[in-house]
Amino acid sequence: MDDLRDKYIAAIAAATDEATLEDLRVQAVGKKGEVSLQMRELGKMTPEERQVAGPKLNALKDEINSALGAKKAGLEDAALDERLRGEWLDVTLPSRLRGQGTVHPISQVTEEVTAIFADMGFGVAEGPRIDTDWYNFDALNIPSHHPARAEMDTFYMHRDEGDNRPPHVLRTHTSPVQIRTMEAEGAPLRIICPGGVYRADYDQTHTPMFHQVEGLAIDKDISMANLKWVLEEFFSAFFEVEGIKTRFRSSHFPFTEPGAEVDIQCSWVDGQLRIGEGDGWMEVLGSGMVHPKVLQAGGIDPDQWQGFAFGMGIDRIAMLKYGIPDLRAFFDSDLRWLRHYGFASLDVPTLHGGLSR
Ligand code: 2NL
Repeated sequence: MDDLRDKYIAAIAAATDEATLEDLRVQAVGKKGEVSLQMRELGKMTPEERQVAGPKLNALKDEINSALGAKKAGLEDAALDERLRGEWLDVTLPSRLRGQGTVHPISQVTEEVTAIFADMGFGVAEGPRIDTDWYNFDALNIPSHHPARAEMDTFYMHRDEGDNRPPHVLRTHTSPVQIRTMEAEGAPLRIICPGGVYRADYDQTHTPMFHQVEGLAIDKDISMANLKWVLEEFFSAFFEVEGIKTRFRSSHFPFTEPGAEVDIQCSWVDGQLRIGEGDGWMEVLGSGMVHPKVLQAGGIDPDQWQGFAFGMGIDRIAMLKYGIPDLRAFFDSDLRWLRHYGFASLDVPTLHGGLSR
């Protein structure tokens, strides 16, 4: 028994890889291993002999197993150390003068929008891109039979036959995030929800994935006047034109009452679009007072609270601000396009980011 012990403890100590360890384990304590074979001999012994040999064999088996375990852990640690040495990276090195990559205009504009609304006290809320049809539709006062469901060209997730869980969809707007935030935080609330959304639509002016930012402000006495002020502040900061005018046109959304489409002031000069001047108008946004049923769906008492909400396309306002002519190019991953329209990684967005620099 001592010979067995010396042999295997020495072999385990000398092993340099996990395959060798596994071979040793099989040879020693595997089903047909040397220690296991010795254990079978116990049956042929007298009870007195067995009382001595049995515990000793068990102790030997335990000793070999724990030596194997300790050695295995040691080898794994050594392998990890080796990997960490190989993958070592000096993150304090200065960056290359002209970086290979650029910040995508959608990321840049999302940051700009976030900075402007943050300055007005809005936080950022995020949520899942795959959500239940309750959060995407029902909670927003869009019941099953409502034409808006069909109009939104929704991508439904696959369900096996007989799978009766509620249907999941790729969110068609970021509104479900606002419902989730109402549920989680309650009123009062001031948030924007930027992010990717999905609709089964593809042509010159539509891509199946695009980006939206929605805003929501809930308090005791929020009105359309607050909405108008917030939006004019936003557009003035975003397009870097002081005192931009907006025009509200009555419109209908299932989740607002009343609802309005919002235009910003613009003009065309020598075939060039000028935002914030002249007497033309361009539609940029949908908005309204949050429908009482939507507040209720978010767990907020519509008899105590009210609020405004709005939604606009990030891709669209990015095109307007930076003169990007083709929507579909946003998603082509064309390096030449990215170098031309992308932003330097250290070009941190500010309240007046982008145009004037
Ligand atoms: C558009 C229209 C809109 C909203 C989005 C909203 C969200 C909640 C409650 C009420 Cl939780 N409304 N969002 C409201 C009006 C319009 O988007 O044309 N977007 C590009």
